[in-house]
Amino acid sequence: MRRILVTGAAGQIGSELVPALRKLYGADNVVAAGHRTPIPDDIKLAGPCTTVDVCSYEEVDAAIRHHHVDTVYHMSSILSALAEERRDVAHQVNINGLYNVLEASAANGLERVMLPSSIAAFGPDTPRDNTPNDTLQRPNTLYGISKVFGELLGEYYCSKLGLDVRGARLPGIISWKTEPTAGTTDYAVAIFYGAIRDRRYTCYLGPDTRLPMMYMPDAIRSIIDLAQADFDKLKHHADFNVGAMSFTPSELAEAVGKRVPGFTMDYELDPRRQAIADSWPNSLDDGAARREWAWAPRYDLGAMVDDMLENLGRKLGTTKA
Ligand code: VAH
Repeated sequence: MRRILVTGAAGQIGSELVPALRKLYGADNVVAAGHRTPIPDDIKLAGPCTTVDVCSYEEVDAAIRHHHVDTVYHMSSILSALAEERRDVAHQVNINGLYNVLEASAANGLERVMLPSSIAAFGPDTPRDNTPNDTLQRPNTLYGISKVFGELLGEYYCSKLGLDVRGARLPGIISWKTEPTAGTTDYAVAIFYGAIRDRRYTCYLGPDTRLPMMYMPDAIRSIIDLAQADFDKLKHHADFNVGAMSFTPSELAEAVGKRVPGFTMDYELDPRRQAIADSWPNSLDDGAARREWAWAPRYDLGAMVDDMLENLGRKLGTTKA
């Protein structure tokens, strides 16, 4: 039976990955590890939790040993916009933390480590449309640089040290369970809070800023499907493009407006996050993931908007606007 440790279990993806893994492998076999952000009650009350500062090798090693872990899903990360403001913390978490997880996993002979990469691993010189899986990667953000580091270090531990490391470059993720955080793509979450609460939203990215995006259920399935794939069929390991949809703020606003009468959106650009978004792809070629482990998204823009409005409306205690 698999024994799993999920770092960053209180984060946007971690807080939905833990319940999904517990459903698959049994609640007692999935340990949710948080640090500064409190772990949500639904996770805390449903299975084992712990506190792990990934910046401490000793804490990572101790958690692996104490919980008899054979698999780590390493979800801890300082996201793009915050990483630009807090380079010190981003370096500690995204670089040293990732090294600690890989080194402790190798030292304890773990079976598998799952590392999420991101579209942020590409930069302004990368082909923007239908970005190839294997192409130029010169990100100009600390977050993106840390994701390239993770992809390369993951490949190193996989090919040189025999540790089974896998990861996918996730697009901007949209979900309703956690509040929008310090990312660049979080406008695509915050817009729904604005639509339901106020029938309006002020967007910090320009109307034509096209970005690859993915709904959380697809993101969770991509991580788990990759984790369960036959290793011998993988030609890539920690650097799979996974796509689902690409849209602009104006296209998203139009889709929300069709479902929320009277919804309006205006724009007050945040130059920092606009510059980050402008360095990222418009869309991804995810043919490698489709060929090597049968990746296939299920949510398009319309299905995501419908599901977001329904679930967030319920969470905010209001009927669908
Ligand atoms: C961010 N939501 O905006 C994250 C994600 C591709 C974007 O990595 O930083």
